[in-house]
Amino acid sequence: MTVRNDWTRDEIQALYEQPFLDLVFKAQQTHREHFDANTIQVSTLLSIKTGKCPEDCKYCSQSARYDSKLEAEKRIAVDKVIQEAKEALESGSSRFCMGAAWRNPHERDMPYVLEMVREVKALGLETCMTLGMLNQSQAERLQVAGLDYYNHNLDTSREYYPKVISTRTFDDRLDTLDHVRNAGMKVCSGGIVGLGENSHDRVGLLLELSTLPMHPESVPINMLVPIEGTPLADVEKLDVTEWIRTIAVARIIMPKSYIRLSAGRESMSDSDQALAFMAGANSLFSGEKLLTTPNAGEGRDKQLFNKLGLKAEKAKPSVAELTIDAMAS
Ligand code: SAM
Ligand code: DTB
Ligand code: SF4
Repeated sequence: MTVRNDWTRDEIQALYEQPFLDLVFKAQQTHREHFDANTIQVSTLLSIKTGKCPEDCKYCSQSARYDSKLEAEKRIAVDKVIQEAKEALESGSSRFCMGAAWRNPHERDMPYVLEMVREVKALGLETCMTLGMLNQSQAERLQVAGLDYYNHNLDTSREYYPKVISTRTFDDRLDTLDHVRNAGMKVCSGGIVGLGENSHDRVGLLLELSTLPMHPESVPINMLVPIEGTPLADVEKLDVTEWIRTIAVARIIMPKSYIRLSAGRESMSDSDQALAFMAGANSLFSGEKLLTTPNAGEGRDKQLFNKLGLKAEKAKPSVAELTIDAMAS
């Protein structure tokens, strides 16, 4: 099957609404056409600047607008980031993702993040950052420094979006994704389910992602982690099968993308996660913490991988590294 960017709402809705087992079966078939079914790409996350964010995302522990009891932290030292990246590499991660609670990086932050990218890349890890909105020049400088991926989520449907965030628009997000693409970096973009949206909105999110000029190489599907003090703290919990349906449809309509189990795994059973892998998910965040909230933890993930016979994907060498290897041999 060729990769399509012309999906219609009706087609996606029909996929989403089919009987659960038919959907998961089709997703697993698609998955096996493009990927090794038992290999999972593993990333580690680190918050390099925590809290006091000027944005008003209603789900987020880091927004300065809500009293989430989170302790804010200034930018952490590059040495400390490198230490954490080394530990991530040793524990089997292939990618290191650095996140900052910014609306966008200021010019004064650029030397700091560029140095970090160069040093993490030099360890042999794939690099990823999520720093808020980027302009074209910032995207280009990050790419030159060695940034492989940029994470910037659409979060939800265009229609539901204004109920969740008012300080930046849906189109602002699309602009940042454009800048990342034009700079030649890989795109990591997905969303959150469980914000109080309905299935029409989940279909809307999937429609937006699958009709981008190029599909994101990585599509995180977060399940809301409710944070006390935020406006979405008490939203009704979404049934896990809706999260799995979202994953399965993402797998079918973006067949070559990595579909990432993201926030929310900590509270899920091993069998929920196994079902998500069956539905075509093939990457996750490992480690005790996401950015500010607890994650499943390395020990629990090792057990899960052993139980299911899964293996972690090795970091792929960059073109530059392959060229150096070829010259040396
Ligand atoms: N500040 C940057 C930005 O918003 O682009 C980067 C960090 S932000 C925490 C990255 C993504 O994490 C958000 O777009 C959202 O999808 C997800 N996220 C944040 N808080 C979450 C929560 N409580 N539950 C689930 N996902 C969450
Ligand atoms: C993404 O989609 N999920 C990750 C990553 N991209 C940066 C972040 C999840 C954050 C969950 C809430 C927290 O730990 O603060
Ligand atoms: Fe800030 Fe990102 Fe949290 Fe929104 S999701 S409040 S931009 S840290």
